[in-house]
Amino acid sequence: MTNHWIDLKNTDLALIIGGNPAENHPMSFKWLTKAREERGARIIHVDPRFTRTSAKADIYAKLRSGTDIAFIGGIINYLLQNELYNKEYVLNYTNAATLVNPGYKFEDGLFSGYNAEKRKYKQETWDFQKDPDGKVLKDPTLKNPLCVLNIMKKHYERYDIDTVCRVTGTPKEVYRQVLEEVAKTAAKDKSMTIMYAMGTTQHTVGSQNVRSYAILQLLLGNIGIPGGGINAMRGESNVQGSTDFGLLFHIIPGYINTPKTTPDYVNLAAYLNKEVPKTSFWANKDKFFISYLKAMWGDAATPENEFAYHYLPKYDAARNYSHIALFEAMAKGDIKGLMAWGQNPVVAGPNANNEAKAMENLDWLCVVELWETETAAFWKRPGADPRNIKTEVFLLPACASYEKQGSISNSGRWIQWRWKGVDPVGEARADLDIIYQLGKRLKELYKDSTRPEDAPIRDLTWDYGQGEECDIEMVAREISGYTVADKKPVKNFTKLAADGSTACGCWVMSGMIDETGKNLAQRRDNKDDSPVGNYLNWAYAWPVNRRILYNRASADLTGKPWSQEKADIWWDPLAVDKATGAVGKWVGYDVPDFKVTCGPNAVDGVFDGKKPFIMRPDGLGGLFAAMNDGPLPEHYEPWDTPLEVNPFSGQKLNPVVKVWRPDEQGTPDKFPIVATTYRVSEHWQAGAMTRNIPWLAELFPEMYVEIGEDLAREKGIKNGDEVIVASARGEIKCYAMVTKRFQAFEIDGKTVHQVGLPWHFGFQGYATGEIANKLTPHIGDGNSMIPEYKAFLVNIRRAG
Ligand SMILES: Nc1nc2c(c(=O)[nH]1)N[C@H]1C(S)=C(S)[C@@H](COP(=O)(O)OP(=O)(O)OC[C@H]3O[C@@H](n4cnc5c(=O)[nH]c(N)nc54)[C@H](O)[C@@H]3O)O[C@H]1N2
Ligand SMILES: Nc1nc2c(c(=O)[nH]1)N[C@H]1C(S)=C(S)[C@@H](COP(=O)(O)OP(=O)(O)OC[C@H]3O[C@@H](n4cnc5c(=O)[nH]c(N)nc54)[C@H](O)[C@@H]3O)O[C@H]1N2
Ligand SMILES: [Mo]
Repeated sequence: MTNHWIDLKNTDLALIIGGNPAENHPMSFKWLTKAREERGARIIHVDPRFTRTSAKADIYAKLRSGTDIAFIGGIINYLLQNELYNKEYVLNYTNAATLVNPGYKFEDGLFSGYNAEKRKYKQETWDFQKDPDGKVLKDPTLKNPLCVLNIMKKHYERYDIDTVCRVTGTPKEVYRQVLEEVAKTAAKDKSMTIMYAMGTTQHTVGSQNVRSYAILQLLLGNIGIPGGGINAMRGESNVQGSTDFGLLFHIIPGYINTPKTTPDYVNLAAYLNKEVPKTSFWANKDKFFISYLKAMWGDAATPENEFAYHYLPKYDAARNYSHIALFEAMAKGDIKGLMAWGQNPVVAGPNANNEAKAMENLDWLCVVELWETETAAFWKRPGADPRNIKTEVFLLPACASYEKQGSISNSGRWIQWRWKGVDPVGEARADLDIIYQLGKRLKELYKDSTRPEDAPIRDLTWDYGQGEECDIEMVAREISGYTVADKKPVKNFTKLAADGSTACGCWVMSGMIDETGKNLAQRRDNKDDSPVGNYLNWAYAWPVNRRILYNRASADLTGKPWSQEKADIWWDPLAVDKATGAVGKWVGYDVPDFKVTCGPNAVDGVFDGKKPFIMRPDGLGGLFAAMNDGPLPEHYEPWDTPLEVNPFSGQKLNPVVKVWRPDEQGTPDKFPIVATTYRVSEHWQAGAMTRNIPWLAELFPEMYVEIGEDLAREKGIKNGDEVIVASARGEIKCYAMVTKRFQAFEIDGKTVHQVGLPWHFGFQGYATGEIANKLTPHIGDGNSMIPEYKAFLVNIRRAG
């Protein structure tokens, strides 16, 4: 989230798209309800299915799964054509006026630089024009056809109401209401929040879906202000924390790129040259990176050995190490061992039949869990013959959250400490202790090794107390950072250095332990006198306790709030900065996302007082910004699509997605029905956490497919009938639940039905049912590789 949960109370309009927060993020509704009661806020819900969120919305706009870019592209077009965007904000705070390379082109669904064989773009023509000093060129009059705003105008011209609704299936009169409501929030005293989750991301165009929201919010001037922003409602309770800590393969902690095997990463100097920009706050990345290396390898990281840069694993950029790629590698027999640590891919992974089958190639599998999940039991799953599966399976019992302490980070980036409630049962241990012991044993094995490849383990700092259990406070101090000489905590990441004198495990979290050693994540002071509700003394938010990102943009060019209604920080020319004695300071209800003493008319180092987006090279919000699949979001159809042609262009599928299994594509002749998967309140994820709890199992005991009344009638299916749902990947048997929540779409002149399946069921636990993911494809987004769980094709027939 750029903003945070409580901040939802400050909104005038919530555009909820690709999420069902009333059921999956219920606390958000507490604050939306407040916004509604106290300021008359409105709610729009955009979803293929009428959910409990829709029931609470002022406008429910249905759309066919996989068409969000068309939906948002139409809003962008409406704002641009009718000049309804926030002009002052757009002209000054975004790259609208910047001139694009004359070589840039967009033709029939393809941007310039496409290589069809590699399914990849060369992005050089998506660059900006620059003067000889390297500064980008602009046309503040917005007349030049190559300026970003005009390129966007042209690009989205095709997204007229008729074409959009022909693709999305949204009724036109409803869509017009959406356009009007959204446009109202371009006013200086209004804000709209966009709340999204997996209905947005789990698509071959998932990342560009999010980009389209960012563009919309920048056009409306809704980024950086209370009640605004782009708010990813995150999933697992600590999924925010795990990405902050570098869970993904392409980043190390703090969103810093992992080195690659290519020549431009050959040594530390090359890495820094490639990764550290000269402008923007990222100019400090060398300090974060080297402090991270010091935290990892301590005294063994020296200037002479490039701070142990070569101990970091480097990844082959031609390959991919995300979920789908790993299971494809298992299927080929390239991966021999798997640690499934608090995850259950046999139920949660796409194309689940194939993923379970791929696991049969493993020599060993280690599952660290609360339960014996479907993954732990994959060798005895229905249809498998244990005699032919040679995988050795270990199941290590783990503590549940109540049985251990530690921090978890919520979607609003608040790092909150939780204390142990009860002692663990049986042999269960905290995950931290399990990995601590594993690390200790590995270090013991390698302690006398002189092989260079063992040095990263031999030299790893792993001193977290003397006991069996890992001293978690010591881990927290290492994460937050300290000066190497005296081990004293650093104030925050602004005190980190690139010369090896500081160590810091994760720069974004730096400052969580303050200079006196106090753990700020443990703060529980719920007093807040400000109108916005930032609660600065409750827990710790990254970065440096800031609650609204890019809050410099909540003030105008002169440093005054755009409106008192939406004030977060502002420039006070008379305030004195205690630390430096300087007169003039950013003050307000939040921690300024700016150098506090750099005024609106000043330039100070990488800061320019009129440019709020300090993490961007030009300090401006990126309306036009390169991603793998283009600098502007464009509508492409899902891998399985009911359409013969894409009404927007000759490109049906996102041109950069990797096709793993070309013969497993669903086509409308065999599979005419669009399907999606979703969650229910009563179950959690792959279901181990809820199908093993008797009362929850009883509340929601069976697997079903939700079908609209029209389709049920057409197929002769009644509520409660047993049916077979089939896709190009597999078939499952379950019950039919006939509801009014799915209604047919009129798409490009034909009727298209959509159905939905919960994905919580499996063959273990009290409540069992078939795995929805047997139906989903092994294909992912062009940037993130997140699987396309939300839009695929099926057919349905009565069982027997
Ligand atoms: N009770 C409960 N709460 C949970 C979870 C749980 O399992 N149970 N899981 C947690 C986790 S890990 C996560 S990631 C979040 C997920 O939170 P959500 O994203 O809210 O979860 P889903 O129910 O999977 O999907 C949300 C909605 O997306 C809609 N949708 C499908 N396709 C599209 C599309 O193409 N466009 C749009 N606009 N909408 C579409 C679906 O109809 C569905 O209503 O929930 C978290 N909260
Ligand atoms: N079709 C379809 N598939 C989906 C999705 C979808 O929307 N549709 N959503 C996707 C999403 S967003 C997600 S996040 C994934 C989730 O996929 P998974 O992460 O595989 O699913 P979970 O059931 O959340 O698995 C977490 C496991 O951790 C265990 N656990 C709980 N607490 C602890 C602990 O403290 N320590 C350890 N070691 N284990 C613990 C639980 O018992 C549980 O089995 O599924 C994805 N799969
Ligand atoms: Mo998730």
